[in-house]
Amino acid sequence: MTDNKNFYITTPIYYVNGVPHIGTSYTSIACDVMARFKRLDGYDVRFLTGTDEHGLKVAQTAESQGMQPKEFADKISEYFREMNTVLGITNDYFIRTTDEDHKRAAQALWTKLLAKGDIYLDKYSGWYSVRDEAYYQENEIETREDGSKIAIASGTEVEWVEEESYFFKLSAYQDRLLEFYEGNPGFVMPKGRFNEVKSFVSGGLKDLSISRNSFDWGIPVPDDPAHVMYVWIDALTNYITYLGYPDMEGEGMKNFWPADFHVVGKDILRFHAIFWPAFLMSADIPLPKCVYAHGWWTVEGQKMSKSAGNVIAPQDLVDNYGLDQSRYFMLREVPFGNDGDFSRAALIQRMNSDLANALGNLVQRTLSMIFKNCDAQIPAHGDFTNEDQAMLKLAGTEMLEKTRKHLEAMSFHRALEDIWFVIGEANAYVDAQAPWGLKKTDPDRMGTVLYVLAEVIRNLALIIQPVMPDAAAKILDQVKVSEDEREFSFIGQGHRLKSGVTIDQPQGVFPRYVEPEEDAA
Ligand code: ME8
Repeated sequence: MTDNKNFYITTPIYYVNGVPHIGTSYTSIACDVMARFKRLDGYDVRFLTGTDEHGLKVAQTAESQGMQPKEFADKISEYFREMNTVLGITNDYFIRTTDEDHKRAAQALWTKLLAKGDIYLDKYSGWYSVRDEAYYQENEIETREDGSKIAIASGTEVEWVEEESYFFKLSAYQDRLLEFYEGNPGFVMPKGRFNEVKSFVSGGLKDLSISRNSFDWGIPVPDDPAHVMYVWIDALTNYITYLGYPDMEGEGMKNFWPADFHVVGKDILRFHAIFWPAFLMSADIPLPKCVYAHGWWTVEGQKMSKSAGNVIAPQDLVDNYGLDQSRYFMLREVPFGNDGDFSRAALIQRMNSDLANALGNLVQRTLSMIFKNCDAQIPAHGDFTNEDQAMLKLAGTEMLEKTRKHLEAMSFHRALEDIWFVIGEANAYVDAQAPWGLKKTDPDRMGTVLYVLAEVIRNLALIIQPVMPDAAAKILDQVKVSEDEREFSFIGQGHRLKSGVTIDQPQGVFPRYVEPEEDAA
């Protein structure tokens, strides 16, 4: 459990040599759900995302398009801002590594490492992947039939680099890192990924080249502008730039550092779980609480790539399936941390069974019965039976506590499974109580059953807000829950719907997905 009421979460900053797609959307959606959840749970939240704009790859891509690097970065960075709007991302800030305050922060960090005696000048010779902006050791590369070399992990081409470079004494941090890992068993999640990190570090760390002097698209090294900083030392600093670093005593660093979660894809775990902690140790800055590495998405079983033409843009996702539906699918379908496959059939299946049939139907039939049979008013209730009480308890604080526990571990699919269990129980309760048959025989009992259901729906709508903000708002609007009563403190704990409140004519919230004509052909 987080011990104070502040919460800081970050996505990686996205490379401007790429464009938004479902992989980047995924990280942002997951962080957004966490940020929304924590805000509704009474936390003061800082949620950061942004763009990573320096490095050789960006310089090369800009040049190939006849643009200046900054002009190019301005253009692509904007696409990522648009992605946030399209996906309903509620980041508190959008950072760009070309921002002046970021340059100052990165240079301040560098100066700190230098003063510590952890930076020295030497010559780098070794393999470098421009695409990954990463150095690789001999045992991490292989030779293809045509003689070219690639990094085994990412499949990207590597080139031989020989140039003067500043180095960071990473090797000196091996023992301290291992000791830290030992003392902080939740530092990297999921556990399997942590084991990979530990065994990599146990295998020995080499000093890290942290500057380049053969191109200039980067943050100049303090006192040696012939060098620019290696893009990763620049990029990782973004997480503290936003909090006002190097001002360690300011509100930002004091209240929100160390970060609760750095959420990253598994491909960039090494940078976050080894390099970043070592830089922070060197600079005497506390380490983040958790680096969570999520898995990799394929599309219909294929790796996503421009050449395969299967890159799914966030806008297409939302246009074709809806925003809440897409957010729900990505978090429900795959345990966070595992690889996942984006399959249209699986998404449609979830839309129709979990959303339209289970939740949508529960809401629609309950509210329709109230609208038709109770003069469109939340009915009064009599004494609750054991079944009524069990239902209210299940959908009340019990559901909130379970969800909270799952989200502490970013276990979105478990949280949703448990919420959908409650939905299943509520639908079974409707069937067992058959309120439609009570209208003539026992209208008071009908009122009580419908009251219980309306109350369950209110709680369900409150708890799904972080994942499906639009649908949740539509349901809460329909049962007249005011905007200032939508925090989680209104789940259970004596808060109940008021009888006699007039509801709106029910509107379906989750339509069934029907194949568009032309696609069905
Ligand atoms: O790595 N499935 O940026 P990036 C799941 N600039 N996640 C995916 C994915 C896929 N198919 N494709 C990409 C960078 N991602 C650096 C970060 S942070 C200081 C610097 C994820 O734009 C990927 O794993 O290449 C990463 O977490 C994120 O998208 C950004 O990737």
